[in-house]
Amino acid sequence: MAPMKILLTGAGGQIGTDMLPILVARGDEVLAFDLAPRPDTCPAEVEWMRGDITYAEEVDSAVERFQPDRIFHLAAILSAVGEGVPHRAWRVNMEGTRHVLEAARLFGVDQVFFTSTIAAFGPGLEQPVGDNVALRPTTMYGLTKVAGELLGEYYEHTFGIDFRGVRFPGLINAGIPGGGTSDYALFMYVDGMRSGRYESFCTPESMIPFMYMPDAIRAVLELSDAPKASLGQSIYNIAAMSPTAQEIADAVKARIPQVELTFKPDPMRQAILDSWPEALDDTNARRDWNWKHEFDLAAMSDDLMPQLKALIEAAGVPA
Ligand code: AKB
Repeated sequence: MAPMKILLTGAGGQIGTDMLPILVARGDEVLAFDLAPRPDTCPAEVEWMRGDITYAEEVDSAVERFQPDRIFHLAAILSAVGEGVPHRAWRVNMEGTRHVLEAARLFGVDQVFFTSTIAAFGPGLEQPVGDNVALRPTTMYGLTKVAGELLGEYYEHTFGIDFRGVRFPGLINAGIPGGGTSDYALFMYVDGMRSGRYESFCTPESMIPFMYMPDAIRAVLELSDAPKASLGQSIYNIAAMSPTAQEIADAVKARIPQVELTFKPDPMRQAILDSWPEALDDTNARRDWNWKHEFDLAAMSDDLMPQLKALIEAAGVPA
């Protein structure tokens, strides 16, 4: 694929932080758009623009000036934080997505890539959960993502924008998560390593789909680059693993034997977890654009541990 101009919203978040160096390595020209200041981790080649996705004029000015080929729209308020600030979550997730789509229409962007989530689903679905089921989420985050999926499809059939995206599982990487309900998994690794202990806010039996960040970023790039003619739908489930919280704890303990991992369910976050799928059916992604995950729980844990160790040592934690 020839290098492209890519505008990344929410570039300072958990996904954006890991995606920027990968885009730079591909030779893409990148404009990073985020409310937060430029982080030290941002590659020198990337232009960083501070902007607020909830203001159409700020999104428009970024898109008009940079003229991206594609927008990867990552900016969002996640599920746990979103329940504390539902109106702000609406503005960021719903208005933000509309501003991105509208700027793409106004300034002729070829493709908008949307990052949806397992939170788009609600309770009571047959497992594993397929793409085309009733979407009845119980969180503000989930409902804004469902509406974002539908709005993108509207922009595609009405205005001809190439709209595509994935429903991400909970994501795990060598970083700090951003206010999601799936964060207990990452904190078992991070706090297990930097503090020697972590108390998960869920039951040991809790089970939702997870994915390691390198697989998640590869999914975005592969679907974004896939020929449109091969795609039978715009939004795809993608799956990798569905460990219980206890299985994640066991994987951490196998690598840090002295770690103390305990469980104290928080009613609000447990209810969210219980409303999400235990496992996703991603047959359509595997068929249409050859999606295939590489990392299961063991492979991810082996790859993640040394990176986290290096990160924690470099940052001089523990916190
Ligand atoms: C969250 O927990 O809110 C996110 C998600 C599953 O989309 N990580």
